[in-house]
Amino acid sequence: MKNKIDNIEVLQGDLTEMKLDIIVNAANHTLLGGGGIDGIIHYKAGPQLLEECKKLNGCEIGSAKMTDGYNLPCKKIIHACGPMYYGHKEEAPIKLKECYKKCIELADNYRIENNLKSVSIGFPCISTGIYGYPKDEACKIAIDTIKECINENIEVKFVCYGELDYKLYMNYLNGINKGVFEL
Ligand code: AR6
Repeated sequence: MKNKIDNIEVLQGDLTEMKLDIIVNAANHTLLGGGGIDGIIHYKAGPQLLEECKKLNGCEIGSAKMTDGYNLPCKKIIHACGPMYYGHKEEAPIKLKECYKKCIELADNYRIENNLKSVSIGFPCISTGIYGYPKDEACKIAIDTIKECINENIEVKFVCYGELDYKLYMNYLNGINKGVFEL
């Protein structure tokens, strides 16, 4: 099985340690920090990140906003506000898709504005932790959406924290459509 197909790669590890141009944060609509990866990103980036986030006036669900990376190894952070799953099941897939699309749009704009040949962007499995989105459904939306909107100048890394996520993403990238319970 390949862990990289075209410009999409699946990795296992800690996204906050990765030296990528951009990492994506699984944030909330306030953009003022929280638990999960959001908490780790704010802790490691340092207090200047919160100061910048305070000026952004929050973010709509299904959208995203960019800040500097401060003390993190990445250059920029895209704070994506994914949907909560429970109570919003009908609109959750649409919002999750919009989130991934917006991140690619922001990454590509960053590349163009800075005259870069290419840009690397790392994603966590947005909404699948505290926000309760079923992992396999979120995986399909994530990979399908990225395939739809990626271009040859963007390198996407899905950085899975846990082994289950890693297996799911690897399988789905390789065309094997298994659910969590079949792994
Ligand atoms: N590297 C890569 N992935 C990680 C890391 C890491 N260091 N740490 C956690 N994950 P979550 P959500 C994975 O809960 O579900 C916050 O309070 C984790 O295994 O961080 O979108 C926000 O402020 C999971 O697969 O985000 C919001 O209020 C994924 O990151 C809310 O949680 C997302 O889990 C957002 O919830």
